[in-house]
Amino acid sequence: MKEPVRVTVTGAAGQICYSLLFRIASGEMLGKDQPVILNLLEITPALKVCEAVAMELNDCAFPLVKDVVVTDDPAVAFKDAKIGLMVGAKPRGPGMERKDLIADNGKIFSSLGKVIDDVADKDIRICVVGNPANTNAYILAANAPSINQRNITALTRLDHNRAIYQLAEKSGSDIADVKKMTIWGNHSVTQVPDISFTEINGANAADKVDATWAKEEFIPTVAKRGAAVIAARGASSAASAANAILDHMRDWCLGSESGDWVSMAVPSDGSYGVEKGLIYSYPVVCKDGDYEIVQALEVSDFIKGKMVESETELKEERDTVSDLL
Ligand code: NAX
Repeated sequence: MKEPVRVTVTGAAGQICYSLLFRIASGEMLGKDQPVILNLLEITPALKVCEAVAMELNDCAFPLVKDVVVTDDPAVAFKDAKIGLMVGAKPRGPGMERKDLIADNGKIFSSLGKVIDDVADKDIRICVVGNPANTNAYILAANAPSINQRNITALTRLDHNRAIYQLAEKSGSDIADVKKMTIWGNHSVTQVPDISFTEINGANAADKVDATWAKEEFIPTVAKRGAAVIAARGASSAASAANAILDHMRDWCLGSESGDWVSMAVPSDGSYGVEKGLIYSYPVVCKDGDYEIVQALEVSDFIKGKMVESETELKEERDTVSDLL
């Protein structure tokens, strides 16, 4: 039996985690042969609900779960953690844009960054989910300088999965046949879902759908899907977000499918002209527990223009949180 991996999950009493934790515990994230210790972090008023979640986790008698720790102390939660799923934050309500959340949520990520810097494993793999996810990851990274900066990422896999669904639906294809979807940029309405390199059964997807649809309907539908779910449900996406978190971390740790790639927001190394250090969504291939940004794609002028808009938004978000960096 392998050594257990310590997985810290913040916002553990919230709605995303209610879909997420049980699937981690069943082995859907790190594999059916990988035991886990689940450290659940919550704010003090939510501890009672968090205890209830822990009771239910225990009542599932998952063989892979070696311990469940409930705490409101980040230093306890992140001690020696190897995986950090940063879900805890204030969610976006009806009519709210992500920018409204920056001031509230940025502070959470600066203080957690400092704690992670002090107590976590230096190679902890982090996925920031709480919005604004990319900028929160940027804040966390700035406050955790001793942590492997490459490993501080944010979630755009939900956008990636939403884009695959929209394309499969429009083209009448099977979801399993859609490969090489790309989300560029920020997890916000400026994100750039891009089917230029996407394949359906090995053929170029762009040839299977109308070009006007791809530009004028597909992009905004994917980018505004989160708001559409909120409008329909009165609450933000939860099960699909949890599923995307599992996809993100599973592929990063265990490798993405051969012949395909996935989208992850990672610290830019300057690829595609994006300013170094910004947490920017790229197509990546995951292998041997690491990821590489897919290089040398010939991006159209239309997509490039949108990528720059999204980069500009990330720079603006960064500038509004300069006091937290
Ligand atoms: P909930 O409000 O159901 O749960 C959030 C939980 O976080 C609450 O239980 C709260 O007590 C806890 N929390 C708040 N501050 C905390 C802190 N400092 N430390 C630990 N826990 C803390 O929200 P939920 O629907 O689960 O969404 C969580 C976050 O995910 C939100 O910021 C939301 O906007 C974001 N999302 C991000 C997505 C993405 O693709 N990147 C998609 C889904 C989701 O909208």
